[in-house]
Amino acid sequence: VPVVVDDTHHRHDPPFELNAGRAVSPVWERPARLEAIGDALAAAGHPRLPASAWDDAPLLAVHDPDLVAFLRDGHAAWRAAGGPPVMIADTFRHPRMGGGGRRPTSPLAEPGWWCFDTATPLVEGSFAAGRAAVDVALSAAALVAEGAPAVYGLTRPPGHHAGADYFGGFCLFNHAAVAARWLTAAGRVTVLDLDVHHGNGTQDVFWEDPQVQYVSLHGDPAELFPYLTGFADERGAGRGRGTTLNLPLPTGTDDDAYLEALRLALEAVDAFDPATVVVSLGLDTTAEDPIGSLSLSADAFARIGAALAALGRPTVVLQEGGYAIDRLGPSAVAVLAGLGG
Ligand code: SP5
Ligand code: ZN
Repeated sequence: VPVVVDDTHHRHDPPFELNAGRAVSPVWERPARLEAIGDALAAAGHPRLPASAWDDAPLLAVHDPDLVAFLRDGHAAWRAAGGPPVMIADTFRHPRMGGGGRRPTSPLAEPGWWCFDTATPLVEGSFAAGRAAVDVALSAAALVAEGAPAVYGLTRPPGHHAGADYFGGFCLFNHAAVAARWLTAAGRVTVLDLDVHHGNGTQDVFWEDPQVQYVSLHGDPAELFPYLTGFADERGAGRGRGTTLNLPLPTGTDDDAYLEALRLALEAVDAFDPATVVVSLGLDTTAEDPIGSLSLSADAFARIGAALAALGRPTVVLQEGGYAIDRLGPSAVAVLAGLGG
């Protein structure tokens, strides 16, 4: 299975984040994650391909141009206004302040308009890294559109928590959503989200879109980030009613229960009959993950890969979360062994 890589991700490397009032350093979402996965996939013999540069059109088919401009220019403006090297908001958008519609004019206030949490600091190189991840995703998608049965895009930072006009949850741009929308030129697309956290951003982007099905297995949001979305009664709306499927799983869910939920998810995918499947592959479902709530063993990942292969559809796999660094390489290798074999 070809693996699309790009080293620009190293430029997003914040020295700390804030989680529920605690400064966390090193941050969970760090460059060593991708190095571990890339090294393991190379050792397993998967060919590496560079990403190509894409213009902004596919990105702007998902994201608000003002969000893109903020992520590109906001850090420099914050620095020029006296902000420190690490940009974290202190005042957040709330629907009952300013009518929910008055954008702040101070560069020191802007991150609180666009970002929904304190765990997604931006540094000088963050935009370059986030934008490069979009190129990785689109390059992987293009290879599949050209006929490859499966391609893995090693994306970092992750993307599935970012919506059209907001970012957070370690994510800047929603590269899975950008790839999925781009792939709709060739027919219906399913985004199958296997990260332990609900992909609130991807769900939101395609909430009313009948062309893109969003199916997610994740830890129960009553107990796990992002807390506000991912409940089973969220099914889409308008012309997209019924094209969203959430399967929240109890804390501690093991391999057999997870694979049974995945079987149900894949039945729904088959019924939707997509031309292409985009897998948001979080590897934070393991028992060892420091910020997950599920308990998958090492054996689960080959079974997940085999289940994806059994779908028999062109598949773009994009990397999302996964924070137990020693577990990431073996998990990714096992998924691709199942998928390619
Ligand atoms: C892409 C992705 O996996 N994003 C996850 C973002 C989670 N952000 C909140 C982290 C909260 C960490 N809580 C620490 C609990 C330690 N036991
Ligand atoms: Zn996650």
